[in-house]
Amino acid sequence: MVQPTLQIHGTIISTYSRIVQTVAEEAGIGWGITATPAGSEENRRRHPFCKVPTVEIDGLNLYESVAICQYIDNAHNGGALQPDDHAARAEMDRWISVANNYLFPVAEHGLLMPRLAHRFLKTPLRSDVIEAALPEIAEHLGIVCQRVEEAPYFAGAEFSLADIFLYCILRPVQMTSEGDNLIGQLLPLRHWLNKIGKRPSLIATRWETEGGP
Ligand SMILES: N[C@@H](CCC(=O)N[C@@H](CS)C(=O)NCC(=O)O)C(=O)O
Repeated sequence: MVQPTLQIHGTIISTYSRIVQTVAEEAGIGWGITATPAGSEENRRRHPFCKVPTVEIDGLNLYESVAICQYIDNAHNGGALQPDDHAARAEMDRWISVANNYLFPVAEHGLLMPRLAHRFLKTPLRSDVIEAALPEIAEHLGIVCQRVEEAPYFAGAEFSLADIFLYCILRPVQMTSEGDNLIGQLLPLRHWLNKIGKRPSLIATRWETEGGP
């Protein structure tokens, strides 16, 4: 069997695995994923900080999703997901940083992990953790919503890596009742999510739990 260009090692249902998969889809390269939990021996060998995903591509072993996505886009997609204009590139970098440093940690630990633990591990729902995180999540969503009111995409006029990071981080939030309620009050953001979610790359990387046609 022909090996795909990109081999991903990571959790199958994972925000950052999906980000990398989506960039591969945009670049039109084949990808495969080997289930590798964060913190497993295999993961430790590939990522000294024990995060997923890690990848093999073109004889390279890469970790950290920004480095992985930029490599795929530069080496296999002519950099089409990164604006040439310096100001637009700064916007893209800014929103990727915002997504990784502010949106993801609070949403992951304050909402998604408590919901997943309750659903799959059948542990009691930590409503206290969720309640404590919701004001900050709401504030973050409001800031992100302002950006989509200003411009069609996070970098400005063109779709970029920033939209992929933001979509893959915000969509799981929207899949919770609390997140859906918050995003339902932010119509421009809800419309932006609907629009971006129709891209073939994001349809191709949908989770089974996400539903849709
Ligand atoms: N900075 C990392 C973040 C990746 C990340 O946080 N991945 C999550 C899964 S979506 C993870 O490894 N979680 C396990 C953990 O934090 O122990 C990147 O950009 O690749």
